[in-house]
Amino acid sequence: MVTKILAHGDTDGVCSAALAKASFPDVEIWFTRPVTLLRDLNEIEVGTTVIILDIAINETQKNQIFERMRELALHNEILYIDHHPLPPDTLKRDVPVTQFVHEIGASTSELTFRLFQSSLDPDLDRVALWGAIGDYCEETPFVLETLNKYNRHTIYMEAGLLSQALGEVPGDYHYKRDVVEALAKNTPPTEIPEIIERAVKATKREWETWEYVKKHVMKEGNLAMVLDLPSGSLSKAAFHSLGITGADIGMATRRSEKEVDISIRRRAGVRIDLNELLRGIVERIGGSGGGHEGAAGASIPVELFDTFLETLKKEISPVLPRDAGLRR
Ligand SMILES: [Mn+2]
Repeated sequence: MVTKILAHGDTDGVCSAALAKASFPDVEIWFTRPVTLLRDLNEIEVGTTVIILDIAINETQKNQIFERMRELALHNEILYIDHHPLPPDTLKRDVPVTQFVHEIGASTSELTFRLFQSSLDPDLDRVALWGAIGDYCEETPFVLETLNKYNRHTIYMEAGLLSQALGEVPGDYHYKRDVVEALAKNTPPTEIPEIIERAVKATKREWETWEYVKKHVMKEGNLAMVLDLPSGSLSKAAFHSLGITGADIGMATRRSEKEVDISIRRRAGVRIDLNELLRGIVERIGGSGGGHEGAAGASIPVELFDTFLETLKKEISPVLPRDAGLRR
């Protein structure tokens, strides 16, 4: 039976999928997200080998996800590689898979490369670097050491093109699968069809978002926000909003019929755990949310958004301490 990879569709997910694909050429690749992980695990036939890459465990579905993982792990190997914080009161050993590689601070791409290193072309460490840069996980000994092997400008140019291109149409999984295949063969992004065109298009659009944020951002105390961003990336708008205003926390939202999607970023060096903050708020008021310490997101029912905003403002109103050692 084929091995299935369930990977996140961002740069880190795509690069880790490429590294896993290079070790297991016959894998089938599915892209997923924390909110769809359970559904996708349920669709996998019992007996399949599964590799889960760069997908956080959604707290509200934790028990069902674990139950399904346990069931699948009874019949075949379930390998899970990730770097997102675990849900509260969850220990590494609670995750019922056959192998769980988990480290916060390093990218999933780095963890995947390190795990399969002995069977991989050593020059695939470039792919690990691109994934790490895509997720801003560049401060690890592995990344710092591996950067010495190459020209930094070239590595960053390739990483930038790849990240921008993959962000252009986030749901274009056909294209992402082609990119995984190419990266698994150690083809650099500049040689992959459409990467440059897509990256340029995404970058132009990002500057438009930046102009929009400059015009519409509001700052209240420590919080900069752009509400109802009409188009473009929410996470980038959140980040630009703090860059433009000087606030410690930046937020961007987009409203659909039933829900408001929210993305939150913090200024590098500000000591606040956004993953914990959002998980705590949605636990009390409803919705779902989480992510990383420095970058998180939430989805809130429309009628609860005002409560969400009030709660958020209250929680970040005290002056936030800084830690000069934190680079993101
Ligand atoms: Mn990641």
